[in-house]
Amino acid sequence: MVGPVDPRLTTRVSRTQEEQTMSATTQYQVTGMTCGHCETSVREEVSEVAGVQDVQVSHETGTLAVTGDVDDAAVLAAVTEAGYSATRA
Ligand SMILES: [Cu+2]
Repeated sequence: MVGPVDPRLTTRVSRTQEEQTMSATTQYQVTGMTCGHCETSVREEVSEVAGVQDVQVSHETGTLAVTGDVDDAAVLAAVTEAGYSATRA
């Protein structure tokens, strides 16, 4: 016995998928990072910014990629808080 699928559930699932598709990734250039500890410092600070879903940092390329619906100024302030300086790439 299989009952009909609850239409409310179907709607909720598709809306969640849409939100995930829409979350943008913003690229930044970070100066001053020299090792993995620097990456960790930046990642931890930026992770605390409201709306951040994922953070990718590389000290080798000096790049920071932030996924989520975030405020640029808040991301830049978080990098400053970690002790580095960033600009939007
Ligand atoms: Cu370091």
